[in-house]
Amino acid sequence: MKKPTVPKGSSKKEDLIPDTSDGTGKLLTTNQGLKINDDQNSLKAGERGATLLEDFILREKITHFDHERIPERIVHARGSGTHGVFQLYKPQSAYTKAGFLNDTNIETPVFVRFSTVAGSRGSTDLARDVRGFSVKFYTQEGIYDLVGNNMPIFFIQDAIKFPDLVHAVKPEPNHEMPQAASAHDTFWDFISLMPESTHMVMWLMSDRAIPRSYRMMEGFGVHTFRLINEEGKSHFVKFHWKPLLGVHSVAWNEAQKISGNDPDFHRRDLWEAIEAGAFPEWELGIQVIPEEDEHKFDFDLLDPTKLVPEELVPVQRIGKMTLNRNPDNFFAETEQVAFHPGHIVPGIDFTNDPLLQGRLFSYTDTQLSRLGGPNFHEIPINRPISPVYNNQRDGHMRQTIDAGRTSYQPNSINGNSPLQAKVSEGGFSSYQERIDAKKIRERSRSFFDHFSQASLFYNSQSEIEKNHLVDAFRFELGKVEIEEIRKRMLGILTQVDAGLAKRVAEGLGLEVPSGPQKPVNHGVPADADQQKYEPVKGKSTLKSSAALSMKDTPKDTIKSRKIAILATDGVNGTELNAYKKALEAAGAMAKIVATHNGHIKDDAGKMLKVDFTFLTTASVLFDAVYVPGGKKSVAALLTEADAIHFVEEAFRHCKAIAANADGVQLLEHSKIPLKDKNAAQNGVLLNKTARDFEEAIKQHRFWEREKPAKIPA
Ligand code: HDD
Repeated sequence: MKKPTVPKGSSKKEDLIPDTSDGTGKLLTTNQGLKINDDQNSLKAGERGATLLEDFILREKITHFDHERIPERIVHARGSGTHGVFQLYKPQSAYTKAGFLNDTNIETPVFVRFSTVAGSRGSTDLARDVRGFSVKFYTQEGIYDLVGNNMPIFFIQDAIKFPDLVHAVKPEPNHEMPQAASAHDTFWDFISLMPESTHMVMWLMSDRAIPRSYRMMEGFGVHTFRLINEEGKSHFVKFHWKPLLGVHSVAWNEAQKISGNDPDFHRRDLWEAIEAGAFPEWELGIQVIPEEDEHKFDFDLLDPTKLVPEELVPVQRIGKMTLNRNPDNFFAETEQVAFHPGHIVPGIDFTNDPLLQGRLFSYTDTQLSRLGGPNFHEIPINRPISPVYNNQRDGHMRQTIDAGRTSYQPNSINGNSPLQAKVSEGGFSSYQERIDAKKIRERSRSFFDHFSQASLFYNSQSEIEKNHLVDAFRFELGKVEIEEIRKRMLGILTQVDAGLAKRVAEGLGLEVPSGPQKPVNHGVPADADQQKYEPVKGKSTLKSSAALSMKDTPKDTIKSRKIAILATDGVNGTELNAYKKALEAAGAMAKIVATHNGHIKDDAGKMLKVDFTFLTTASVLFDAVYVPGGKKSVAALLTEADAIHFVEEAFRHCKAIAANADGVQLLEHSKIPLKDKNAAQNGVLLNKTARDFEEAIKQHRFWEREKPAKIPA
């Protein structure tokens, strides 16, 4: 079948234009279009009141204000969205008939929303948490939503446990603490009783949970889905998003400080990068598994707590997504956008993954209370760019004026319109999976190996990543007050790796439980045979999987990286400008941080614009620090405790640091161990070129600095 082709440039943006309003230079009106003469004073009986009920302008304004909040998302409340496009590299007709995966001339508009899971709308971006990665494709065949996360698996195997999981991780119900944090008793109580979550908590305790940027995260569709081709043949598929900037994270100590300095860190990062034209890009990857291979693996493809190692099934990169336009209005677009894993197009279909099956119910249901009724698909950001005709009518806030006498089918009055579409006309037809089964509440035995892939994940981590995992468990379990819960978690960790359990136990001041540990599954039906629900540890065919580590992620650009230049009056302007120019030419954002705002005067009397002061920014908001020469400037910085703290903290967080000429003195006055012969290799560059500095910044972090000792900062 010939797929419809959308010319480049036909975008969601154009679709949104009629709904976009801009009052610049216009006269103020009421919602009824009446021009307002006085928006400063209410209508009163005399100049000292009282205010009159008659004041319809006051009433309208206050009433609207009183109702301008909607319920936040029950999960993923905190998020940031942006527009973009998806471009296919090569037709995927062998696997799918989906139009947007077949025509390379199509530039499919997308809207993407990134989020944390547990926190409220106003919570910090840098919580240790899973990140949501939702993509709405406005295809010619309707909306396709890929509603994934930045981790390839999930906590639970069955949607019926989702409310329990979320209740456990959300702030505790008696005092509503802690906000946006899993480090508390109820979360770990639940996790320690549900061994199926072991693999996911390994990811959650890894640095993946504290990304440097939304732009530097992988995305995953998590579940196994199906691709259906023109012949009706099905292949299993796992979806991936691979960021072209690589996968990078911050240090936990840094994450906590960012939360204070700029709780909007990720939102700002995304916004500023797009405004600056540094458009974030991801490649869409697919792992395709023929139906015949369904039972070839040592795990069940329907089990959402398992991933398909890339060594077993390589990821094919089939297209690229570029995010290139910030929304005009946060509420109208980012807040009102409604994703749903059940929004699919012909060529894509579901599997029986019991977590996915439950999700298919939840997402429309939640929009009914969140967005207020059944017409949320008419909200401009949710509206498909393909036409919508059906007999669904009325309801709160209905926008469409459906013309004609009929709103039912079959009808003879209107020629039976709107007509059902044949498959050859693009009509959706569900994949005819053969099912021959009893109606039972059960879990397949093929779902009970809760530990092999958790071990695979741990074994695939670098030493540094393992250290971070140990620290994260020590932190999180250290915040747990009930000792029994900590001990139960140690029992679970023994199943992942004895060394890991031992190191976490040491940090908690506990003994690793002795004897063979067999964590008990407490998520068991009342009448079930406990033994049937016992977790097992199978043998993974792989010892490690390189794709699970962030160590070898691409480190080939400093595009959009933020670099602080510490300088004040008397700085060597020639040197500063040359360095700054070189870094900016490589795509970085270099900002002058000074002792005062406004401008600084360089050693030649030229004025340089200050971007931040030590009061308005902090080292944790930058990727690297540069201290140029200039006697007077450095002398002033030496008396500024915040300047010394700035470089020490950057060192503590393993960032590239460059200092030239007198600038070296600032490092000498700090606790940075310059006498260490390795210092230069460790990303501290003294009197080196901007090019050398660029190479160091590309490395993202010099984590090995953490090994000998952390400096106080
Ligand atoms: Fe969910 C939102 C991702 C399991 C029920 N989910 C939501 C969002 C993401 C995910 C990224 C935010 C969407 C946005 O930006 O607006 N959820 C996942 C993933 C899951 C998952 C990757 C497992 C693989 N979710 C899941 C289950 C259920 C839900 C099992 C319920 C049975 N999720 C919801 C929800 C939300 C939601 C309550 C809240 C707001 C919304 O849907 O629109 O319906």
